[in-house]
Order: sequence, then structure tokens, then C-alpha cells
Amino acid sequence: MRIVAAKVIVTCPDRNFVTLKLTTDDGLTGVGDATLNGRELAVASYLRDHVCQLLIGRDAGRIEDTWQYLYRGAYWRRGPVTMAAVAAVDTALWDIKGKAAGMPVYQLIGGRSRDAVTVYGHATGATIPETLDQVASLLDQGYRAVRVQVGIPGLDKTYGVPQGGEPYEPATAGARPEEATWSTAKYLDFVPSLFAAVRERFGQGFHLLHDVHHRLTPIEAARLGKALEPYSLFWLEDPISEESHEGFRLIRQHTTTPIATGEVYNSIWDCRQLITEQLIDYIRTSVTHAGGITHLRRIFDLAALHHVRTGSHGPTDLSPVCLAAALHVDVAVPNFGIQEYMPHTGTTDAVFPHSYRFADGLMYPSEEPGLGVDIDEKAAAAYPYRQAYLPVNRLEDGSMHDW
Ligand code: KDG
Ligand code: MG
Repeated sequence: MRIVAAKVIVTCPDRNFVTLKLTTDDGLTGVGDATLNGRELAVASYLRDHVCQLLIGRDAGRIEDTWQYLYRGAYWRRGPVTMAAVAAVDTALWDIKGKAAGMPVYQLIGGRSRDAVTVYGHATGATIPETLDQVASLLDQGYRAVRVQVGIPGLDKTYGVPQGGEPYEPATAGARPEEATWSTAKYLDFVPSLFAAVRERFGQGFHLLHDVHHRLTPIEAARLGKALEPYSLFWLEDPISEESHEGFRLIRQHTTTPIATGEVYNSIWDCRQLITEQLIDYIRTSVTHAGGITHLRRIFDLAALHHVRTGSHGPTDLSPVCLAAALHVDVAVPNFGIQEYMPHTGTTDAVFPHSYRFADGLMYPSEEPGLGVDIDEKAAAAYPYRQAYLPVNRLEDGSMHDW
């Protein structure tokens, strides 16, 4: 079974997505997601200009060997662009292998470890009452886990909080990024009151999560973790920038609030120390940004040895192809923790027909052979690429800060 075609499809059904589609000589196709929010065309070029021609004529069944060939063979290893490109090839090959075997991908990686995948939904509001209303709506829909974010008085825009009731989408169209202003003092003074209000109104019967989005120093994060202990969070996400592994040790020394990180990591090397030294509780790497199903599974297996559970990144800027693949991994690995779920728009879903489903706070991977997701190329062609950037963040005195 040889690869005879490799096509990169860039489309913008409400937001940009990069998809790789591989075809074999016996007519099977496989898809992989290569979307890197705000830097999409760099990955499209990496694939089109440097990878696609290497795939033609290769044995589609040699998934591990192809992964090693693209990773080691480039000499310049790792990094978000390279690893998203490798991920797309790997994911498409798993899709093809599943179709060739007549089995859903989760059966090829060990079969089910659980019946369904617990996901968390997103409750975000400009004010605490608005966030509480969203928590109520998610609990009504059956969610068992909810991430809460709120606007901070005195700041115009806050991470995770949509403007004007729209679904949250941080990337904005245009030739330059939007700028936001951040104040750690205002955030730390206000945000614990959100958790007090949530637990007061809804009690303890569901998991509560929060994303700091890399904005604190270790000692500030330790203070926040301690302040939130009475509200028993499932996790506090990305409390500090992800380069500083030592900082996680300091947070750990001060608080029992569980810590999740890793959505910007691309490889097992990025998270090895955090995992082996048990400095985190949940690893957030995703199929698309961490080298595909093959490499994500390797990270999750390392995590399983060290009491670290999985919690894959799953925002709408990863395509339904990534979500489909993530659910196959989630249902199979022994140390699954939780999966992030942000439903895509109707337009996105129409371009990426799929058969995974959500019911009562749980998600179910497709039972079709392969991943159970595709790209409708005709529909995709109606939505050309639009330049868009993630925002940048400045402190109130104008200094650059992590967004
Ligand atoms: O493209 C950036 C988003 O994926 C990120 O801001 C979302 O932090 C995020 C999350 O936890 O979903
Ligand atoms: Mg996050």
C-alpha cells in the first residue's frame, strides 16, 4: 500500500485550518490536522515545499518509520511548525491503517480502556453573574466538568472571555495582532471570588477548572493555588510560562491545587522533566501540536509511569480532525484524565464531516474504520484563508507580557 498523493488544504470555515490528505494506490485516503493558530501558512509551506514529495511512493503502513524519517531526517528537530507537519502525516497514516484494517483507530492502539471520554466545557462571562449563567447552562447540558473564566474589573479584555456574546475566538482577522492590557494585581485580587460564587451556587458535584494562560510568576501562582484550595479545583492550567520547569517545583511546594500544563509543548523532551519529577498532574499536549498519535501516545505512556494523567488541549483552533484523533487516544490510554471540548461552529463541522458525538457530558469516538472524520474539499474551497493573529499582551506600563 503506497502513498500516491499528498495534498495540503488550507480553508477558513469561520477560522483557518490546515489539513493534509494522503491517498494510497488502493484508493484509501487519510486526513491529518496541521493547524497552528496564527502561523498556519508556515506549516502549509513546510508540508507542501518539504514533506509531500518525500511521502510519494512510501509504504503507508510504516507509521513509526515515517515518523522517525521526518523527525530525525530533518536534522532541525522539534518546534511547533515541524511537529504540526509531522503530526498531520502521522494522523493521516493512522486513519489509512484503520481503514485498511476495517477498524476504528482506538482498536489499533489497544482498544477501549473506558466506555466514553469525559470532557470539560467552557463557561466565560464578562462578569461573575454572566459566568454563573453559563455554568448553569453547561450543567443543564450534562457537562460534568466546567472551565470558568471571567472578565477582570479594570481590564478591557481578559483571556478566555468573549466579546459581545460571540463564542470565544482569540485570533482576530487582520494584518496585525490586537493588543491587550494585563494586570496581575487586579487579576489576583478578583479571580478567587469567581470560584467562591460558583461553589456557593452550584455546590461540589462537578469538576471545576481554570486557565491562567501563562501569566503569573511561580510565587504568584503559588498564592493563587493556595487561595483556590477551598474550591477543590480539578486543575489550575498554565499558571506560569511553560519554559520555566523549576517554577513548577516552587508552585508544588506551596499548594495542593492540581496543576495542568503543556498545550504549547511539541515533544516528549519538552515535558520530560515535569513528568518524571511529578511537578504537574495533567499533561495537556495534543495530537496536532505534539507530533501526532504516535508521539502523543509516547508522552502519555511516560506520564502513566509518574502518576500524571492526560488532559489534551481541544480548542476550536484545532480542527475536527484533531478532535476525532484525540478521542481515539483518550478512550484507549490507561491514564486518561479529561479532554477539553469546545464545539466547532456549524460551518466548520460542515467542512469536516465526522461521526464522533457528545452526549451527557461525555464524548464517544467514531466506530467507523479509521478516524471517522473527513474534509469536504468542495465545501472547503468556498472559504479561502484569511490572515489572523493571536493577540499580544502588555502590562499597564506598556511592557510586553505573556499572552
Ligand atoms: O490558539 C491558542 C488557543 O488554543 C489557546 O489560547 C486556548 O489556552 C487555550 C485552551 O486552554 O484552550
Ligand atoms: Mg489553555
